[in-house]
Amino acid sequence: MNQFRVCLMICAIGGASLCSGQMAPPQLFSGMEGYTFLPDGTAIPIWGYGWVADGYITLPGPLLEYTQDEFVQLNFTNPSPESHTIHLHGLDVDQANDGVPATSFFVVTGQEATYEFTADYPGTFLYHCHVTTTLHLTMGMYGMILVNRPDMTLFEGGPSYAKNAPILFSDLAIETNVDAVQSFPFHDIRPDVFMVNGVSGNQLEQPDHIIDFEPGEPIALRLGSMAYSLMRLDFPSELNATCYMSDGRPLPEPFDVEEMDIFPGERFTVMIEPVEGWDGYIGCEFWNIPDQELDGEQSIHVRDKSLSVGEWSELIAPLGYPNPTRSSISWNGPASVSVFDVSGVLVFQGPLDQGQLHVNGWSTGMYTAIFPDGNRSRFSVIH
Ligand SMILES: [Cu+2]
Repeated sequence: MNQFRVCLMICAIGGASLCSGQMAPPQLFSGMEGYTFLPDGTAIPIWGYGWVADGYITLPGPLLEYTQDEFVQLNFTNPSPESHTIHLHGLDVDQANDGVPATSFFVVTGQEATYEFTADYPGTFLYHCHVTTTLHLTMGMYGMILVNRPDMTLFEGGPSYAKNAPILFSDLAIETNVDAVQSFPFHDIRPDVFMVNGVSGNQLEQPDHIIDFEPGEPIALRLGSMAYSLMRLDFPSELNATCYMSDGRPLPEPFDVEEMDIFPGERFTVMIEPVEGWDGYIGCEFWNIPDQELDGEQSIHVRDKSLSVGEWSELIAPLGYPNPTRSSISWNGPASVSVFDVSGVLVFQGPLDQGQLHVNGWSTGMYTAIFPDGNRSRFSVIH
């Protein structure tokens, strides 16, 4: 989708010649001035990755999807004040491209780099920054990578699936994110926010976080953990869950799964084919590893698609008006907003003035508004 957007922009600017099937590769950037929102609306500072074309970072970073045997050129730029890298966790890349700074390279402030590799093996992988790793991880610098096969089988000779459901577990310690001054030994980190795809609690009931299934169409759950916690998952028997892959390789024998442990950095591919009409949850427990204590729980909603009709209309991000604007822009509904410019820098955060955001004196350009419910809306300021 992002590739498509980049192509559209090039079409608009440069005419038809660049768009004859060849799309400009999208570029990731790293930022250190982002926010994620807790279910109660509290904004927590994050560092992370985002698409340059979007102009903001996300938690987790963008899902990177490739096709088996594709030669990947992952373009990366770092406008942020510190060095970062992209470590391609579990992918069989050469040492120069694996993002461990001591053995490959740092991407320092203002620098661009391209990581190159061939996506030899289909499966579920992760990426994260490898600079002062525990701190940069805790701050949010991670994402998931999928290597798919064009025939929608998990691996050669493996089972077919109808769609992927990427599920990335992570956690963070609010104290660290609010005051990101030091790195901790791995075992000293006591997270207090426990997340599935960057959200928690009732945020997981937003339609884009619910896994809707069509009866008879298997879904490939792409499970990966960037959490400090040990994940313990509970799959109700109605899901008919079978584990086929571990750490980006097929298992010698698939096995039916009702309970599964996932340690930090591990990945599993589990196929589900839920019974018709089912509506329930995959339970996710976050266990502190040194103390062996249950620190948090989340629930992933899985539901027969026929039960979800009509919900999507509520999800559409609010459109601001007028857009473009010279002096102010209004939204119906939200009480507060965070606004980022095209380089991902936070330019405003706070309550709206009777639904209005005043932009007198702002630079001409494109901005992204992020609301407490996570919805995003773009607008332009002109003078
Ligand atoms: Cu970093």
